[in-house]
Amino acid sequence: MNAPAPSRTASRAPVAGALDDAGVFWIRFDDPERKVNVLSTEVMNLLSDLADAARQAAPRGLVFVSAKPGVFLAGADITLFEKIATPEEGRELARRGQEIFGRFASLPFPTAAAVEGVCLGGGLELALTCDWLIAASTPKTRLGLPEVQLGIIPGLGGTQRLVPRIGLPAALDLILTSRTVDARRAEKMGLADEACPLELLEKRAQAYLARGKRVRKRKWRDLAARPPLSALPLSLARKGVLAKTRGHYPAPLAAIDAVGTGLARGLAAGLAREAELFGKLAVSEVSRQLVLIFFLKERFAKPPEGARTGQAFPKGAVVGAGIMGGGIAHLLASHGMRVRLKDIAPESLGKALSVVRDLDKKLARGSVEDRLRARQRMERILPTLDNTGFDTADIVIEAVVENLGLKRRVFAELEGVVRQDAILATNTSSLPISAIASEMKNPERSVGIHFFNPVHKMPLVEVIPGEKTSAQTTRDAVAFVLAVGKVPVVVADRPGFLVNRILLPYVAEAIRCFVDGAPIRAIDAALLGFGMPMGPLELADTVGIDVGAKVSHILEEAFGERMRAPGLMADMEQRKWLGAKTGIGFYTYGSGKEKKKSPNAALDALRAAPVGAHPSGPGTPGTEEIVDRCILTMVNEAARCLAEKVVATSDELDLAMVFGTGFAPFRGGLWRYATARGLPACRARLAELATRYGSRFAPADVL
Ligand code: T1G
Repeated sequence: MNAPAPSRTASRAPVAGALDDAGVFWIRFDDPERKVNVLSTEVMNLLSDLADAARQAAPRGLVFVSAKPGVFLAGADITLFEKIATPEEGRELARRGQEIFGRFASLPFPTAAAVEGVCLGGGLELALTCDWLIAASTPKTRLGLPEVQLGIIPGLGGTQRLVPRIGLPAALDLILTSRTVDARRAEKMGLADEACPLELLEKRAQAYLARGKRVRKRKWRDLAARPPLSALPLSLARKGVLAKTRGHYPAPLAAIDAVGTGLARGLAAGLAREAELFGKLAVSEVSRQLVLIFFLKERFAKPPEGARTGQAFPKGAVVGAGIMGGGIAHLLASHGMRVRLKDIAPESLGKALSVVRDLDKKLARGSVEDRLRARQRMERILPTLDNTGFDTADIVIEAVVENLGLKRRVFAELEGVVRQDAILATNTSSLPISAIASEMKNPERSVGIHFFNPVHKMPLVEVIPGEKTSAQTTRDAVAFVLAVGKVPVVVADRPGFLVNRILLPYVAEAIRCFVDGAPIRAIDAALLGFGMPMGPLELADTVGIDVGAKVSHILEEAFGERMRAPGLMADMEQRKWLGAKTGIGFYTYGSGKEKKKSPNAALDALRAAPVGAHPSGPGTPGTEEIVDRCILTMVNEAARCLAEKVVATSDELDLAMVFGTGFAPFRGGLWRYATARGLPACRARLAELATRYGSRFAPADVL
């Protein structure tokens, strides 16, 4: 995969420029040694020379293009960031890049970017120095500024040149969400001047040169970007960011600062501020962790050697048209697969198809293309009450209710119907794969593929080989998960697999904090403050108290007392206080669109300790205690999972926790958090908690 490029091509420069007969100066990116074009040190040096060469050539115009299909420019070389030692070094790096880009921006002749493929970060910033931006409407074309996702801000003028192009609100939206847009949307929002078919890209770019330099037309929306009016959208954005990030992520606030500086004091001051803030952020701990997560994800985003490749999974089948089955069928169809969706009850099929349709409505933004894509997707899902079409499927995913006998029967029946080389996958969250496959003639082709609910939102998928699963099936299952755009982590066939085994005792501990007198809101706020995406009690409500209790029970049978569900859960089940689905759990949920929730005050009567009126009184855990009880419970279980080889490496454990539970990404994952805190320190604190609360906190041997 990483074979060295042949020396003939290796000597080719990653970017080169030349004047053609028609008087157009073409600057073409094509790095022979990398999969994607990036702004490496070498490329920046070459661009610096090319800016001068272009000016000297005095052409009719200049066009940036890429010869690499699917990639225009993926931005700055992220591997360089860890070499930045001080904020000043970071600032100077950005200043130098800004200066080079500035020379392109000030060329006296018209310039255009002809964009096909990813055009991200510094790539888009370069395109923004051009008078014209033409984008090819291929599936790979995505434009955006994903820097804040890496804990930094655009450092090559992105916070300055985007606003005049698309207006302040749209610019803030792109920068603060890291959202990327396709060619059509880029055209609609004014980021691209035109979206065109790939075959016409270079011609259209050339045609735009004939229009001369860009003359900015004043638009009504520009008013919003002018001080003092700009103060309002900027302060709203700041408020929105603070509410969302709870102060854990400095980059979005810095981006707003840089944008605001430019609006108030002009381009030069804005660029200076941008570079200064970029430098500070580039050396921050948050950015280091987020960059680590990026590379971790990339590292495991490769199909294993020997796995089926290419379009290896054109056809799939899903058995069981529940919420999971419907969600999985939707996912497969979204990735171009034809899907048979089977259920024995026609009503279920009807329901599942309407789930798919609702998802389409939720995800689509209403454009003609979105609607067309949704229709194509629907056409790819074929409902069936029998096994019609199963004989051609490349993979069959069983998603019937969690009942061992039923799942066994489904597997045994499927075996007689499907192709010899089809993968038979089960989407179970709690049953052993080996047991489900126990009655198969060829269990080597069985495998667990555990999607999380809701399927369209949760990036992680656990791939679970059973006792008899062949290595080839596991590799193919990983390749399949990647092909449908998810993050696969291979875990052992042990109760709860990896993520639920770690998450369940965490939620249970949060419930115990409530039983011990802490208020519902205080518990959720404590863990939100730590950096979890959702409070554990709200999570319990979302998952369902009954579901949580059931999984706890399975885990308790396997691992003993430390997994026992707090008695409160049984009381709640009895009262049908099951969470969001029954409108009441730890919170009560308002009806209507707003779904406002407030703590369920009636729960106070059920807990052992007095109503949580003494937040600092004896026995009532405060914030630090709540966080330690919940988070160290996870650390302890994670340590056992590593020791038992439930997951091969701590990197994969971190990947699973970040993408399966949203565990604070700025902390780099659960295990990175534990090692940063120090394993001996974790152990000592657990021992202390054990003397106070009991043996469930007894530190795992490996700690
Ligand atoms: N720098 C270094 N390496 C990069 C890279 C980058 N910007 N982008 C990709 N790679 C590597 C990647 O690790 C992988 O390596 C290979 O290239 C791509 O493999 C100053 C500060 C572009 C959508 O955040 O989102 O500009 O693992 O073909 O799945 O303002 O990679 O193979 O050895 O499997 O098709 C902003 C990050 C930078 C873009 C391609 N840019 N990249 O996905 O990839 S900050 C980004 C991506 C910046 C300036 C600022 C994706 C991709 P390896 P692949 P893919």
